[in-house]
Amino acid sequence: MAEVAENVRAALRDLRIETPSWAYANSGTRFKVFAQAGVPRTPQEKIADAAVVHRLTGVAPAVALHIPWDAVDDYAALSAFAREQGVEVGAINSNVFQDDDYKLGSVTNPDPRIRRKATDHLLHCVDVMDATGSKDLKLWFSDGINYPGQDNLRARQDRLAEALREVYDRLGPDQRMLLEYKLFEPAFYATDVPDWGTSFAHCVELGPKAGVCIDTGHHAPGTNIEFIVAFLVRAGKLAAFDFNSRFYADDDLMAGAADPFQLFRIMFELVQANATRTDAGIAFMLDQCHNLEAKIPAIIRSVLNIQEAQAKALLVDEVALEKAQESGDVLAANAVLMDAFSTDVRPLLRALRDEQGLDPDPVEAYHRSGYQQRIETTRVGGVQAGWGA
Ligand code: PSV
Ligand code: MN
Repeated sequence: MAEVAENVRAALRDLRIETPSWAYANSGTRFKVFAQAGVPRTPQEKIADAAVVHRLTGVAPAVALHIPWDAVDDYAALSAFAREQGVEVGAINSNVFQDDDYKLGSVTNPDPRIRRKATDHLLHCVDVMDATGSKDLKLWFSDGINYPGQDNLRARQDRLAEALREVYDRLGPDQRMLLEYKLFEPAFYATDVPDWGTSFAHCVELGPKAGVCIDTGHHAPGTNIEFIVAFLVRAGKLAAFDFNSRFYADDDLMAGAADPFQLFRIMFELVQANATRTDAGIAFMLDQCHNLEAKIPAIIRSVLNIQEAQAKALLVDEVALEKAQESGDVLAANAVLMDAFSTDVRPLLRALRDEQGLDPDPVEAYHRSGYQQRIETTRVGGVQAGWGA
């Protein structure tokens, strides 16, 4: 693959993928969490694991935190610890979905006391951003209703807008708000931010520091996610991804595992718009849970899957594609994309890693490193972090 253009190589070297602290912790379904040996007990141990992923892949220099799962007394010290490990604190994820008070909603709750409490938590997350140097506040609301008539849908949008405005106005000049949407769950009849259109409308109303976060697992089956990507990129409102993969709903499996072609199609929309570049300002984050498999190699695998999808998208012959599109040659245009998708880009990525002084096979390098055995023997006692800890 020596003939691969330098701009393709540069784009591959430029990709940054942020890994989520909670993916290193125990997780499961509502039926059972299967604990694993060596799982972190503290935010510091989660960050140490994230740093291993970065050292081996070279493209995962930030770790997203979830508050209060990663609550500490001294956030500046936590951020300094991350830097010592070789990574930075990425997005601060708020959590207004695990308190009994939020049964009927957080910022959209009919009770003003509860709305105040939820908004105060979001403001606290901005304080955490100030202390850690994080630039992104990621908001996901579990708010919604289970039955028609349970609450006033329009009033809930008003309450949401009011809370978002207060938090937006608190952001510093370099800080952003990422508004995530999700079709359903835990609310089953109507969710207050169910789709990209709702998120987009609120972000437009808020201003330039607000943008949409696409969690790839948060759509109805069959949704054309790359269309959403294209639309939002064009509108300058795509701010972030929570990558994961799904067969059914919000499965949170390894990115690119279920449908690598979908991941390729998403990356192709981004590559066409030069939007995978760091300076495009789109945060590429993972939001995953590894319930059965070992966590660190699964996260490494996910990072590699995204890199592979990006590499294939970069190999699309744009000149041939444009020619086919302009002449209305449907089959030829589709063939250009399929050729790129069918290319084995693993040798190219291995060579690039080699050039960067990395092991060409990060998963194998992890297994050889002895890190897994080390954490399994040393992380004994204490309380393992889990979903909600
Ligand atoms: C909600 O399903 C979500 O995707 C949000 O990003 C949350 O913060 C995250 O999952 C928690 O796992
Ligand atoms: Mn998410």
